[in-house]
Amino acid sequence: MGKTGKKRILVTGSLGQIGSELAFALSERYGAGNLITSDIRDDDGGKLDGSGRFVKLDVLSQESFAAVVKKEKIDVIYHLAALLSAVAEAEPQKAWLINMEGLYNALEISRMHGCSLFVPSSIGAFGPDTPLDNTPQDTVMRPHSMYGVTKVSGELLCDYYNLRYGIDTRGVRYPGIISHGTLPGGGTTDYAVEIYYKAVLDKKYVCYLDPDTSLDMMYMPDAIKAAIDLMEADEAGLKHRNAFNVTAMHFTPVEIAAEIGRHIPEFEIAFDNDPVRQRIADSWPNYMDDSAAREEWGWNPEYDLRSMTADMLKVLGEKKINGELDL
Ligand code: AKB
Repeated sequence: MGKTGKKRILVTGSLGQIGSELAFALSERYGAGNLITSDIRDDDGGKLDGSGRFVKLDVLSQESFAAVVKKEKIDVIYHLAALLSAVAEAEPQKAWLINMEGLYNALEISRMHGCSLFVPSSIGAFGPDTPLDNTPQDTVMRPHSMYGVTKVSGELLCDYYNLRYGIDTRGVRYPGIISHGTLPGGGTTDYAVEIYYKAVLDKKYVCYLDPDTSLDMMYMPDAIKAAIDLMEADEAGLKHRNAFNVTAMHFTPVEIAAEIGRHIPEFEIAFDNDPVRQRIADSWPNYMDDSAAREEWGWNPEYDLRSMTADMLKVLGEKKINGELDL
């Protein structure tokens, strides 16, 4: 949307892990009065209070989605409503519907109302034939999971709307996102969030991935920064659009456990493999090359495993003392 560009914003899937924090970052940056948050669920707990105006919205209803965009004179949509990898594998038909039909509606509405559109892709867009070390920006993408199929298809569709209709579509391939606000729901990388909660609550964690499974990861402040920086980047500098490899760190369950152990020496990790999530994780990169994002729009994450772990344990420790920590 360019630094001086349009700024009436709609976020879909605002009650999710990323949406609930992106909402506050966007309202701080552009003003709460310019932000509409939305989700298919009610914001019963008032989680988004103060971050903009909340509307209940099912992205599968193109009519109601378009009505919000029209009424609120939206210029930019952050379309986060989607199912994650493990739940998508459990319910592939539902995942196709929500991830693809929801995206199609977001694209059509962007075309009809001239909106810019941010759509998150994922490391899930890669598959077992992809080079898994230093995974290039442009490479083989033949995922075997339904989540991955929707992510690759989504990337292609977003590029198509840009090429065919000139819609300003942009996206990143998020790795696992770690945060202490809202828990992720049904992803393969969720272990890297749960492990911190369990370390603080019980000093032990049973991991569903094998000890040496390496995956790209990122702390939430960097995930938010990636979305906003990309949407503010000068269009002229973008050779790619949908979607950029972005990563901040990569580690295995053993390595994150060792880092937690530096703060909580009694912490113990055990393993109980979940074959569905292991198969998905094994088909995802060990670590990606994100140089295109660095070169084209200045991607530069702040947190690594050490600084993220210190922050996560500090915040979750405070929540525990205040009786606010639950998993
Ligand atoms: C998942 O594990 O499904 C997500 C992702 C990497 O896209 N966190």
